[in-house]
Amino acid sequence: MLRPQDSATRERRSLAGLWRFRADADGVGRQERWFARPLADAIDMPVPSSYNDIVPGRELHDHVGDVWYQTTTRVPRGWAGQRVVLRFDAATHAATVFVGETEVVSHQGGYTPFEADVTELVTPGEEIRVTAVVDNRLTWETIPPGIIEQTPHGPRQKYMHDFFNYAGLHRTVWLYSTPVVHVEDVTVVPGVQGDPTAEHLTGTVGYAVAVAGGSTSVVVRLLDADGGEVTRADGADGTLEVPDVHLWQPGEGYQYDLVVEVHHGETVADVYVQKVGVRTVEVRGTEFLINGRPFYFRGFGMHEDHLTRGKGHDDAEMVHDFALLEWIGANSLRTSHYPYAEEVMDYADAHGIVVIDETPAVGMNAAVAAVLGTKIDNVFSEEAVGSKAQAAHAQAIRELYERDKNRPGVVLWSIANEPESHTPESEEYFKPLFALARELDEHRPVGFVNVMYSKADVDRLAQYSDVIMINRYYGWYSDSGDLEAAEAALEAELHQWDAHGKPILMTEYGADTVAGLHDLTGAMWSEEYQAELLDMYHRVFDRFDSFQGEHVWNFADFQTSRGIVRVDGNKKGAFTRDRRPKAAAHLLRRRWTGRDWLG
Ligand code: BDP
Repeated sequence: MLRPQDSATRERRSLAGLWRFRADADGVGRQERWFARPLADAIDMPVPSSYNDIVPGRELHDHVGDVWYQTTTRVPRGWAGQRVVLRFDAATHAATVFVGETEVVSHQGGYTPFEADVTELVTPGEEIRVTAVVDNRLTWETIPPGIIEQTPHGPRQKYMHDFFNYAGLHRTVWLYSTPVVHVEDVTVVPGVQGDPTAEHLTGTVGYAVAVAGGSTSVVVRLLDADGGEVTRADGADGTLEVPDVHLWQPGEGYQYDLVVEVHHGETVADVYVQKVGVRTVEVRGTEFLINGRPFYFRGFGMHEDHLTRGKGHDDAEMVHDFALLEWIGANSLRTSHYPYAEEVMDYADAHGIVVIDETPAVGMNAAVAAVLGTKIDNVFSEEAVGSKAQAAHAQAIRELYERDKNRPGVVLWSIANEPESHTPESEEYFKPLFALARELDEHRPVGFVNVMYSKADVDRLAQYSDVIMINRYYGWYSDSGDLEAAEAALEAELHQWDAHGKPILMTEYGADTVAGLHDLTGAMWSEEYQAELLDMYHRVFDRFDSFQGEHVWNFADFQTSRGIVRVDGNKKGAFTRDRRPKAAAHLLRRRWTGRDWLG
């Protein structure tokens, strides 16, 4: 799905701001048609933001079920004769949207965009009322999965991942115009002729344009970053050659503009500009190659998580987080454990940050669930993660691909985090999903993130992955506090994975650490222990040629659900939740940049 943009033929209006908001504790709003009138008893709610932490008290924080958002906006007069579209960048986890009294779209899945053509329902120059009912419930039919327990005190949401189930309108809502004859979709596939490490390379950009609304011809022009025309072509698909191509590189997000023009008779009906970064990605033996050169991942598993706004996108927080990544010397991140805001992905593309792009499939694991206090007998079964979840999972993979397929920064798809992967049932569940990911995208490697309960000797899914991604907590959840035992166990396990002959990435490793807690015996939870643990892991990583990346868990402390294993959230951040460095951040900066904090 194309992102809304302003072009010579298109305009967009952000509906970010304060919306009217009401939690529907009794679940009566749909039946009582709350969308049919101004929302009664409403409070102001910022969009984008999670709603959970905006007001004090448990009621909204722990709300289970529907909440209602409503706003009014005036459709620009100048949009007469245009197609008008209402787009939600995300609604977590499901939404139904109304314009006036008419239902226009429903969507399930909390982190990918959806939209509705509302042309017939609006009159340019006049106001419309937009209402969205957003449901935060996670069940065995959703991704991620969850369980709703009915208790005498009301419904309780349980889930098998640790990060808090923030919900609401986390990203911008747009009203935008396109001409009736319009570009509906653009797909670009970059490549190079010959050896990508050679000088003065010729790049290639395969492209395909889908047009809707009438018969047309398509012209594409490729512009360099200074706006100079590099090449042009006629036709809705083809391959452009880019002489002396300027590659997109880790650390340098060079991008071209593919200007797509739809000609209708003598006039240019629509113009859409698609960014293109030319780079290659390849897994060869135990190497992960970007532009033919070995790439070693340095960085973090992240979360969209900030004080007050929860998972709500904010440009200031985003740019600050990327500045911290640069300061610490990270070259990559994983969108653990769901697709991040498109603004984040744009920033990564524009700045040469390499991304492992993950679906929201997390918490499909009985052992992890047990640690978090939820008992499941058979996770991959019709009683739990069965065919309905699998269909939702397939849809999540499709929507992630459709959203991010053109992004140069995305070099690897992660189709799940820490599923149980040692049972025949898990293999049966995942086999078609790997096939789907490969069918959608022939040009990027695919993998999943392996959990410590399904090690190399029993795992059944690594065979479907191009790379081995593992999360390990030796020295924390196992061999707690014993770094010598942890080191031996880690090394022994890496030898087992080594036998697969694929690149190995440690996608999570770390220790909960209370900022400011210091201990000269190196006790767990202290800044000393976190730094020492990371240092030990690095020592082990450096012993393996097949080892191609280290992503510390986590970039920053983050909010979790309540439980006896967390004090005010997960504290494995290199930075605190308000982004102050722990000793580990300095250690990482030294390892990744060779510099101290003033250096
Ligand atoms: C792993 C999960 C991650 C958790 C982490 C932890 O992938 O989401 O936050 O453990 O417990 O199991 O810190």
